[in-house]
Amino acid sequence: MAIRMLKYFCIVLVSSIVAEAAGKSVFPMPRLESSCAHTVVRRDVTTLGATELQRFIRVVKEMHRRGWMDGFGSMHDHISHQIHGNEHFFAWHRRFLRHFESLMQQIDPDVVLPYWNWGTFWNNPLADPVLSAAYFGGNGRPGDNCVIEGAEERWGRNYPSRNCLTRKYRYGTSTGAFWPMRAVRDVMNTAKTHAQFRSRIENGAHGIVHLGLGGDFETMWAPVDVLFFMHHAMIDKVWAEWQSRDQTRFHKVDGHDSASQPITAQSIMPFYGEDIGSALLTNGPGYCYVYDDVPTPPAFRPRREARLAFNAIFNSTESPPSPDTHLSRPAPIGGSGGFSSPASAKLYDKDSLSDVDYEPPRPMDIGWLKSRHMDVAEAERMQRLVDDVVAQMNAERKQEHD
Ligand SMILES: [Cu+2]
Repeated sequence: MAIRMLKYFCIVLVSSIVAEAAGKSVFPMPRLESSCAHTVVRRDVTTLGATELQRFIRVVKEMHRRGWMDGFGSMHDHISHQIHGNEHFFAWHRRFLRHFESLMQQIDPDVVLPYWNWGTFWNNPLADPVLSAAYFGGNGRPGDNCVIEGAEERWGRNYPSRNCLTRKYRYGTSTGAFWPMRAVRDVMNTAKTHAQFRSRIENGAHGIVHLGLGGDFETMWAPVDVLFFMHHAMIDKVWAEWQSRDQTRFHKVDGHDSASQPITAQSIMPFYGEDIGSALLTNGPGYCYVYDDVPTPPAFRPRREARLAFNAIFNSTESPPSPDTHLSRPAPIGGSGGFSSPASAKLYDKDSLSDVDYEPPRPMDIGWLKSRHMDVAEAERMQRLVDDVVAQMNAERKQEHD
């Protein structure tokens, strides 16, 4: 009874906050389905075929037109301290992404949220096709920082104030480096508890991307930018992969909430009024997705029909759009590696022509960490970890050269 009332209260509160933000249309908060009609695969956005990508872009443009992006930005901002810097972080963002995806599916039922794998171009994000005009655009333009290229070209926002959608790279024309996947895997290998894993990911690989892109992306209303959902889908995938290494992680959580109360699978997620336990399986009731390269959780395996759909998506032979629009972008200035644009991610990873060292991401600013309810000491530990991993990568590269 108490939970039901809480849920009702949350929905009313969200609707009014969001109505105020959007000015006009109502922001839908659909309930989760109680089962999965079928299970879909969330994929790396750069592996979508040209038609799939265009469908995804068409849908997010319509969501923007309806004022829903403002709704997501407002909602996230209003409860930011409850969902960051504590163990609500992973589950709440998983639920938030599913909310976003379910609204996408109200417009086009076959569209699935893709993820942005920033690990591919971690040391040279300027060469990342996802940040090019062919996908979601890069830096805002000089002066007003408005995003004027890509899927969100010339978007406006109404939350927290009327403005264009902005990005403002941390070093002017460069974002600085992100985390290499090897450092992320290091965290996956060593974190034993949910609280450890959450703190290390949130204060490391997750934060640097928000700070690097800057503008709206480094604020608590970052969900006005679709790239937020693709970045957090990557974070969600990292969590799912860590979960898949120990079955108990599919039904148990630990740690604390923002009021220092213990977190369990029975703890209620802010705004949604559902327990964290319901968000622990990506392919559980209401969620109904898996990631393309993460082992499928054991429970709720797709039934036969679903598996057919799953295979159909996996075996899609459509080729990705030509990424040529990013090749003419300026070379990075001021120390994020200085490599020329690689032809593909794989080539880049094994780049044997360049003898320039990889540069690790730079430390995050303390003021910014605090404004995001993040943990300065943990961020410093993660900085040492990523520094060590990158140093080791450079040492191995040197050995290969000799
Ligand atoms: Cu967030």
